[in-house]
Amino acid sequence: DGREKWPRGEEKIWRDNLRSPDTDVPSIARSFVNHVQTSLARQPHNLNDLGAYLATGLSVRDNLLLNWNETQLHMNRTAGKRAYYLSLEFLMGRTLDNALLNLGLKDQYRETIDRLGFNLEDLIDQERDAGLGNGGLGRLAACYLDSSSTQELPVWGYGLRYKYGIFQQLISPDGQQLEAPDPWLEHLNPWEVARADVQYEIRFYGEAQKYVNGTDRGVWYGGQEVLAIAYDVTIPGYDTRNTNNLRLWGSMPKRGFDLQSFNAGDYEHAIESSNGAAAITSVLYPNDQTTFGKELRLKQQYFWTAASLADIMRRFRNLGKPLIELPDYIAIQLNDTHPTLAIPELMRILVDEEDLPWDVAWHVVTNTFFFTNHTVLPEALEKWPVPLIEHLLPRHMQIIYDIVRRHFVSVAHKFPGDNDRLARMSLIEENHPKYVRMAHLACIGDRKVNGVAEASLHSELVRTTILKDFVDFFGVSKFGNVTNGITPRRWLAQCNPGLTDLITKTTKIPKNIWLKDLSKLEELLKYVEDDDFREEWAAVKQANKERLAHYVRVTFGLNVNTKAMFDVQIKRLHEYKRQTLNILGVIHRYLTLKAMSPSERKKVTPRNVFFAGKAAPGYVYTLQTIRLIVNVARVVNADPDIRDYLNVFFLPDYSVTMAEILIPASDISQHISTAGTEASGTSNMKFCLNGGLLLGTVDGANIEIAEEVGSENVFFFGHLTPAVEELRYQHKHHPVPVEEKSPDLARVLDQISSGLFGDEGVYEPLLNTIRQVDNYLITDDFDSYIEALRIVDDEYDDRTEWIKKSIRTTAKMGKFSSDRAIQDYAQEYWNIESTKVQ
Ligand code: T68
Repeated sequence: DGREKWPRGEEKIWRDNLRSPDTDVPSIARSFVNHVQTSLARQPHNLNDLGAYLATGLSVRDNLLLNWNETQLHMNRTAGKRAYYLSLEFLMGRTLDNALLNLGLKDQYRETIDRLGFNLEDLIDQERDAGLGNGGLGRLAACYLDSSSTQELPVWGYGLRYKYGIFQQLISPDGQQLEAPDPWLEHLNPWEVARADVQYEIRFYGEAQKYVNGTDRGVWYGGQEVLAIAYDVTIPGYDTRNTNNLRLWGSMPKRGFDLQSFNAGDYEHAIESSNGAAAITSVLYPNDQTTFGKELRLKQQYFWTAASLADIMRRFRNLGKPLIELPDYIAIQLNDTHPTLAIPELMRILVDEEDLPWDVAWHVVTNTFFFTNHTVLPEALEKWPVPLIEHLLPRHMQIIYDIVRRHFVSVAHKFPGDNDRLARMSLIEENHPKYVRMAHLACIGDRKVNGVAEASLHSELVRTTILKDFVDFFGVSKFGNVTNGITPRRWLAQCNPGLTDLITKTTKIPKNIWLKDLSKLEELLKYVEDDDFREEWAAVKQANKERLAHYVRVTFGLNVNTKAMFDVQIKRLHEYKRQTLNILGVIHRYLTLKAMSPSERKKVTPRNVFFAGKAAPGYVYTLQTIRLIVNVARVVNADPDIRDYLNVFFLPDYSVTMAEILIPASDISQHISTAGTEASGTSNMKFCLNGGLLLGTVDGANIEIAEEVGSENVFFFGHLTPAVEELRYQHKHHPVPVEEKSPDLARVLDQISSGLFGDEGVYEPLLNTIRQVDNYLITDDFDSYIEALRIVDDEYDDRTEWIKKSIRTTAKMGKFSSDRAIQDYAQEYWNIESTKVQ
């Protein structure tokens, strides 16, 4: 629209002035200086690193926007099917370095910045992470955006523009986690474009009527309206002009908000209640894998899904196609149950606003949405109290009840008289109050459901546990698997330039080829027996260890022995992820070393154990685990007998940027969740891609990684999923004391209780849950964990073999590129096609 009118005025003057991307040093310099003088209103003589970073960012953004414009024009012209990825979290990390890599302009920018008197790496370090996510789920969404653009697929992301991202973690000297806000937008954010012209009014509360004039139509009126404003973030593909969009919604009070109060002369009250509108997108909830039922969280979910659907529907209406054809033009992926309200919301739009008959609308809805499940933990399954939904979204509660009723009828029809099944499959949990089970709603309201790793979805999750009844009902073909992936641009090329250059040099495959077809890494297998290559491979690892050591020294003032083995566990703190098992293993190693003679100790390979990760505020056991780690580190690192052989680090405030430094430096990383609890895991893939070996349980994507790289290159331990339920039953009904199960573990626990790591009382709740409840089977897996660590030690001592394993691991990681994953979604789920922007 508006295109026919172009150009307004004189065509020549327009054409002469349309810009194309700045790709050489003189034009990059011109753009940089221009942004310093105008966008930032600063002078060359008062420009610091932060200012120079912002000017660089704005200049890069200009390039990105030009590509973005071309992409949107191209997609509008081709008018093919598009996919939308709805995620409450996009854990983007930093943008500058990645944008330069994807644009292929890093060298040109480095030279320009150098000549202007700055250092590119210093400017890159000025950027704050965009921490709009908790962990794997949010980072997965970010990797998928990178791959969508790189694969030239028409995919847009939709999320929220939180004013505060994931909290900043501070650790007190005695190991307590303190949470501080993350004001990441404090300075100008050069990566976003505020689109004041794209806004929607989102309603909350009010009244609803159903069955208007005896139809399925309803109406919803009154209540409060809040404005959703679009902020667009460009997502450049690698080695292509295709640049997709991530649209993040910010909330604002509507103009004339609460006019009644204004009229009544109650100006202050009116302004106060308008603050409530801004609060909707103020903060990312820091709880992962648990439900908490806060009204504001539900508000966020509706605000975001309603704004996104309004935007998607506006674009669809512009196509002028009948509504029944909507699934031919639009696929919407629901990232976990967080956007499930999109299902009743689209029903509301189609039935109430577009006047479609219920069954036609339901047909459209159930062919438009796709749903990804990321968890098998029962406590993580979202449910919302019926009274809360009724109050906040009265019309949606009516629609949900209409869905419930029809669902009930069709289940009863298929399984007559099976009342237990009906209850299990109900969308409503009969409780006080009643709850809506979001996973059930998501499961019936869409076309396909998928899990994120072969093992977690097929064997456990779908066929046997949380969605079993739905498989019986819909048939197994509705339930699929898309194994997660990671983008090799950020997680190899950007974070490990040394290895990237070595791979390119050795295989002689151009970087832009293998970075887009990661299976090409297999070429490395030809060089495993090449002594010189192996030495170069090891030298890159060593340089990455030195880089990490430098970072730890500069950031935390701690010394790291770069000759030691680097053993890393970095992820959200959670009981099921078992950081506790790791630190108990460390204490066991400490006690073992203490018992050795000095000459025996000299034979031991020194080890650095790194931990990093945030605990959900108030999650007592994991907060205590952090405390234990910090205090073990304090004791071990200060012990003159031991500190040459064992060091422990808890690095505060884990982030994407910190991961980019830790991962390339690791010799071994730990992914040691209780079998059957980790849906996939994605950092396991990142470590392996960077030549770090894996110590893990038979869980999530560890299994598929071992299938690819060969089980001889992975260190597995612990009980398998089928045994877990039985063991938990034993713990509950026939508990065996720790002393009997694992004397080694009992000794470790006793040492903690005796105060070896500070005030004994502090850890009692944590120790008691291990001794008495042990839901995550620490006592059952401890001995085999210690044995696995011993094998790791042994094999590490054979340096040549270790390097071979490292090379073989990297070589076989092709499957875990997010390019493969996003193509799986595009082809098997969304039915969309790549289309290249010329
Ligand atoms: C993770 N889930 C899975 N959830 O734990 C991990 N949850 O196995 C998987 O690899 C990853 O998803 C990607 O599929 C999460 O990260 C959350 O962060 C989360 C946040 C809010 C509410 C619930």
